[in-house]
Amino acid sequence: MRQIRVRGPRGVEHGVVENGLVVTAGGERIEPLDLETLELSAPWQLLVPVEPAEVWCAGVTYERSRDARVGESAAKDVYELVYDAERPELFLKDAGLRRTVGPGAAVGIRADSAWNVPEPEVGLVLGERGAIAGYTIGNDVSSREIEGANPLYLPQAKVYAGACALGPAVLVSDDPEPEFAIELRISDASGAELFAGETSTARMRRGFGELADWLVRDNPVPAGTVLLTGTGLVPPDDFTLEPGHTVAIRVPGIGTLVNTVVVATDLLERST
Ligand code: DO4
Ligand code: MG
Repeated sequence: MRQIRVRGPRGVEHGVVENGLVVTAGGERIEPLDLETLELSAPWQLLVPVEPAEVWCAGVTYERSRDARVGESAAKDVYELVYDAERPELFLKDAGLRRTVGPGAAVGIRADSAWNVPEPEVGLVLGERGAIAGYTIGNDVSSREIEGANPLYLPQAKVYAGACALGPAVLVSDDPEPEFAIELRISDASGAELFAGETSTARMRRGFGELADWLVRDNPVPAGTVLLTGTGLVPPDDFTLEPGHTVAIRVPGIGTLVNTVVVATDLLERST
């Protein structure tokens, strides 16, 4: 079952995707413009499918992520060590939904960084004590320039206006250990493809449950928190996101999360 949230004439409503229709808690049956993105026509708007009090991320969970960071950073050892270590890298990406956008909205790249990338990741929606309640798609948008300069700059590389996108739906699955394909497509303002790639969560070095267990150790993580599980797709080093690009992340079974790119400063100005 896939769960969504929409804003419509009666305000914000929860709903589900059923037989190709978005069915709201109020009984409205809406045909999405696209079955993958679940984009809706006015007056309906698809929202972030959950309102997590916190968004956390795991890092360096795929070989590709480790290798990219070893390549970019003067502090190569930290990435090699954490990839192999028992304790995973975990960091807080957002709290209070201040930096997270939903499907169809603009993500941000930092104005003070010349090298910015999307990170397509499967997100775990956590219940009480880290129990996995569902799966969504996340974009852990990052500055590789800032992160590569010094690992201690990680919060600045990762946490800023529009640095996170979630959606379009939350998949509730009976499978205790589901595997997901992850596809990334980046295009320019004219729709021309700049990068495309795919991977699978089968290539993760760690399990979903393992990451959730580490996160809630001695840590009062509120139910509803989303934990992004790391990227296995990194565009080549000569690629950087620019304003006007579009990032589409498809995870079959969950949907496609599409976001355009703007400079983060513009998002700050819009919210003031
Ligand atoms: O250590 C840097 C961040 C790693 C990350 O975000 C990832 O692997 O997805
Ligand atoms: Mg990441």
